[in-house]
Amino acid sequence: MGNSASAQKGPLATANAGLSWRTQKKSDSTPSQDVIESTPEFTSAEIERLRRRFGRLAASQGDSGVSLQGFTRLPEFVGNPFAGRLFQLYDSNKDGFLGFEEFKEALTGFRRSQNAEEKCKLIFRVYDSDGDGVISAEDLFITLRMVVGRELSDTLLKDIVQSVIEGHDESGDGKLSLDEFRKLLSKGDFDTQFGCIS
Ligand SMILES: [Ca+2]
Ligand SMILES: [Ca+2]
Repeated sequence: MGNSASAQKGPLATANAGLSWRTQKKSDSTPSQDVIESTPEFTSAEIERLRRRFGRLAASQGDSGVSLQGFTRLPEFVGNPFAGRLFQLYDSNKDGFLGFEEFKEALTGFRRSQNAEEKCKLIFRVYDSDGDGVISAEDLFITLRMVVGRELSDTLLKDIVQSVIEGHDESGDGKLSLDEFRKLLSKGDFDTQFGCIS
């Protein structure tokens, strides 16, 4: 923590890494037959494969569906600091498991996120912790905390959050709208790894 410049840059760089799933996974995992490749939609053969995969995962979890634990072990999400948050987003009926449709949606959303605008919207939802459609300082704090763990003090993290919001809040309401967030993603530390602007 001696170098405040790198400490300032650190969390955003880490946040970026958390969302650069596909590019990141390529280097540190061998391709598995099970990993869905990045085409826009599922073919019927893929749906079948997905169904079998779901069956295996759900069976190992007592048939209720895919648990958070099972989900965070999927090759697509392993090591992603936002895996838990993504699970939350896709567990639509909030029963603590992903049923098949929820599971399919999660993997479809993941694929769609290869598209810059879809990815931007997904990242926005991840950051919008309370789901009210705007990113407040509290949302940003909660989400960045997931990424950096206990590495940074509350004070430092709050400073970072404040400077991010102040730098991009054009409407002056102290929060980031999707449009403002999109601009944030398009420049500075957030940009390249997020891949929001191609
Ligand atoms: Ca569910
Ligand atoms: Ca919010």
